[in-house]
Amino acid sequence: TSFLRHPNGGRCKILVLGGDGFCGWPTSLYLSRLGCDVTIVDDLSRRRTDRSLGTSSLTPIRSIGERLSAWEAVSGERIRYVALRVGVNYAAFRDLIADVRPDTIVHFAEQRSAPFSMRSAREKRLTIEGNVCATHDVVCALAETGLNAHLVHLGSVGVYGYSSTGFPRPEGYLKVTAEAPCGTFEKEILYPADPESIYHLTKALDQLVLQYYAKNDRLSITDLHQGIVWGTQTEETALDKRLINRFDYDGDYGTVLNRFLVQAALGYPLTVHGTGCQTRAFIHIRDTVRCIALAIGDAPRPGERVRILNQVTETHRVIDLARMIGRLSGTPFEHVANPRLEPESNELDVSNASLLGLGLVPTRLTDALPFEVSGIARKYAHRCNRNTIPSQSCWRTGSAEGLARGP
Ligand code: USQ
Repeated sequence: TSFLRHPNGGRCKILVLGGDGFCGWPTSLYLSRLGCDVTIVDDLSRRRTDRSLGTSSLTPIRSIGERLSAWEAVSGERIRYVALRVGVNYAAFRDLIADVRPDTIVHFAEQRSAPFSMRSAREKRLTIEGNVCATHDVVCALAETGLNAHLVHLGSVGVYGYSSTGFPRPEGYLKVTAEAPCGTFEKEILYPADPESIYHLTKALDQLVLQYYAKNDRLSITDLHQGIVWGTQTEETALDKRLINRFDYDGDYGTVLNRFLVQAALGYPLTVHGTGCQTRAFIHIRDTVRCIALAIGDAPRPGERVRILNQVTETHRVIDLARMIGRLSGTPFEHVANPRLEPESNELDVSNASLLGLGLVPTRLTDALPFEVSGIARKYAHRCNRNTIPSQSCWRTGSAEGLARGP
């Protein structure tokens, strides 16, 4: 953990934007445990969205105040909390970073659900405005204050799109050669974005914002292209029941593997969209927090281009996940009409050489799955509201048309 020490020997100061969320909370605890001086910045909007959708975390997450005092009691470490909506109150955010002078800012403060972003024009606009403004405010404030802090941004593997290409998705950049009358032109460009939801579109837009500020203002930026996160607890969130992490299973915020775990616990047939031959990239929440620490410790120099790391550990087809969980739990799966517009079958290979090179030892799905199937989802299954399980968001305007396209 020496890489997380400040050059002058003091504690490394880290702001975690969105530190009350599914990835942000366990990351904040992990960094605090490693000896960093952590401040969470969050407006708790994720909790309000749950209420507006009539759902809640499967696990009984505690208020931010209770979470923080429990962490202090358990670890002896203090995490500060600032209530602030990043992307709305620019002056307050700029003054906060000028005051705290963080060494690193970890930016999770974006609307993170693809299905939510597709519900209607309202959610599309909320997602675009919220996410793009939040990312821009962060880099704009870093440029204005002249702080030499490393920005670690949570992006998505979904920016590459899901059509089969026959070769692994590289880590952000693609070397292209163009023929022109005056000769051959070679350049490394951002891998062409091909987002399949408004949410993924915002991550694609973020990439250009980050690229511009790294070049123009010499900001030090790492963009983590993360896959679908599964699992719930990390070593730190499991230390005390008041530290428990959130677990989303509803049709908007629940991601596929965690949804299947809850469905298996309830004996609710696993909801495979369409053929189930969609291949996606995955990472366990325990690996997410480790990857963030590894990325923090390997900051690009000011003036260097944005460092893009693929934060994924393995890829799987949805149908294979359903079969695996079905075998472990005895719950059958069902092919349901796919509410999304996505290739019904694709191959996906993603290079993750950088994080492995930095020392990541991946949690294997086959090792961790049996534990997850019999673990937290089963323990809290009685808290589930079954009405929120079906996925309601349709990718094509006019839900009837979208839902009519079954497998
Ligand atoms: N799927 C099912 N059944 C379900 C839910 C999903 O078959 O009950 C399928 C979907 O159709 C899709 C795949 O599973 O083919 C993955 O869906 P998902 O909801 O787990 O993931 P997705 O919405 O694409 O995106 C999610 C989060 C986003 C995160 C992203 C990582 O919404 O926060 O960034 O995972 S990634 O897409 O790899 O970049």
